[in-house]
Amino acid sequence: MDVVVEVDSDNVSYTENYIETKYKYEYTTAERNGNVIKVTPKSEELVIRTSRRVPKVGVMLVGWGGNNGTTFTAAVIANRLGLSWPTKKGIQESNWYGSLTQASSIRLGGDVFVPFRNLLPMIHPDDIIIDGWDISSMDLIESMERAQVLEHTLQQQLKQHMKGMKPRPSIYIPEFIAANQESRADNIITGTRQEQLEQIQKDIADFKESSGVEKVIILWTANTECFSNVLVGVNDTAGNLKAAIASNSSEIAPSVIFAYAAISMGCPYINGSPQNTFLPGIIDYAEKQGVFIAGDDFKSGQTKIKSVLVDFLVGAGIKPVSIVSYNHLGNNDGKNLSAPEQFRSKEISKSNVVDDIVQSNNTLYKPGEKPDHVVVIKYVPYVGDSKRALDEYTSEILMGGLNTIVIHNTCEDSLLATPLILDLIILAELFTRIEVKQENSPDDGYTLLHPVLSVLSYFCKAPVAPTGTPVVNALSRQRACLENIIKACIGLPADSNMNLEHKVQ
Ligand code: NAI
Ligand code: DG6
Repeated sequence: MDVVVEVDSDNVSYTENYIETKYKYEYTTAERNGNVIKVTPKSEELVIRTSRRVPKVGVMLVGWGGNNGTTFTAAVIANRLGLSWPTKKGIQESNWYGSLTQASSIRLGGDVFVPFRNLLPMIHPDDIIIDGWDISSMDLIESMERAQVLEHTLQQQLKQHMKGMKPRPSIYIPEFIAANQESRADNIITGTRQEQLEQIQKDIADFKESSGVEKVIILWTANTECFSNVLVGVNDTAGNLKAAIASNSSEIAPSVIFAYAAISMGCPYINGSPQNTFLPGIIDYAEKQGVFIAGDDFKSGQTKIKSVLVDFLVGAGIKPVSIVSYNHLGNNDGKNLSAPEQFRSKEISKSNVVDDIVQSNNTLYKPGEKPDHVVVIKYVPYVGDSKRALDEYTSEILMGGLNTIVIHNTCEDSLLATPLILDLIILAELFTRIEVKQENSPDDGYTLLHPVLSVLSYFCKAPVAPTGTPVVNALSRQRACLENIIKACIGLPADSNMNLEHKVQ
């Protein structure tokens, strides 16, 4: 049976509708003036409340028939039914390994740890209803087979539970994904961009009504698009974007239409791919509508390790000077990324991940100095979804010495991405229910979090943050942010790891 966390504090109240906590938020500002840095500890008395009512949630995946889309759907069903299947190593049970909310834990106090999911009321994975779009007309059974990710014996069991699951037609604009995807595109919404937008809005309304879900979250796990140009008068403001869609501007990508549709329907939108869907016009629109967006690009494997390893090296006073990341894979994602413009989107999101870590240490790096950083992706059909990633990190150590670390990682890409999709859905929904106010302001002073949900950076290779706010890539800092905000919602202090109670006589 799942544990229940009860916080015993005068600052925390559990009402019928809310968990409400008075929270002293302590932080520090620092300002540099020549050689002097003025540091000021600050604190704010806040009230944070979390709605206890977990709604019935539906997710619409863009790219539902792809490897991630089918694997996610299969994992939800298999876990819901508690399926197990024979393998050459014995019986394998369904699980959510790789999911922060379902399979990792948080330290409460002393040596007591609880699963992440137990701290606040969150959606249960079993309750998620799934729908979506794909430019390929294959149903979910056929597309799961095409993906070649899951064991055959599991697929056989799943088939009867996937009957009737078929992606809705989607928006295919050939200029934005690789030409090699054309043969897949047989399930298309025709018409102008405005007509396509209206169809997506109708689909969302139809899903909501037919499934009876109260909230819909839309998540892009379709092919990587090329970057869009940021153009004044076209996609720089919400108004210009609306007009550009209405005038069928060729600059508007399918993902931008989906994001626009989601925001217009009040649905949080998550971007699991690297392209810059969150153009200034989309961010402006999300802010105006107060609808949450999060992205970009799932940080699932090689980049996750990078954001741990480089943080460790720089944090240890060691200077990475060359990082070379090579990978090859043979799934449809790899095929799409074999085209230069789509590769470029991925190259950018995979490369920027060390920037803030490098900039944080001006003993090791002069202003503007960066390690050499090369990212290579090759398409090798035979290996399918089983991606091979090879990384070489060369660092300068004491007195001009060199330290070279080489990592070779092999695993199914979609099995790493699927639990991230689950976490993004669960946590994005949770953060729509959290409100904050200053302690002395009236009850109508509560505000939601900023629509750009940078609190979900942990899951993203290229986290999008509200304009003018810091982007954090180091995985440990990203996890601490998520963990400590969730702890704050139940009145618990951030885990300082000081353990002074065991260190002072
Ligand atoms: P996939 O190629 O198997 O699936 C993508 C699906 O999107 C395909 O079924 C395709 O037909 C469909 N599609 C393309 N354009 C579409 C559109 N406009 N509307 C609707 N459907 C469309 O790729 P996979 O492996 O599922 O990856 C999906 C995305 O997630 C890719 O962009 C990939 O780069 C990204 N990603 C994947 C990670 C992983 O570990 N698997 C990690 C980080 C990002
Ligand atoms: C090859 O790099 C294909 C990509 O889609 C990646 O596999 C995916 O983005 C995951 O990347 P990473 O660096 O998080 O393992």
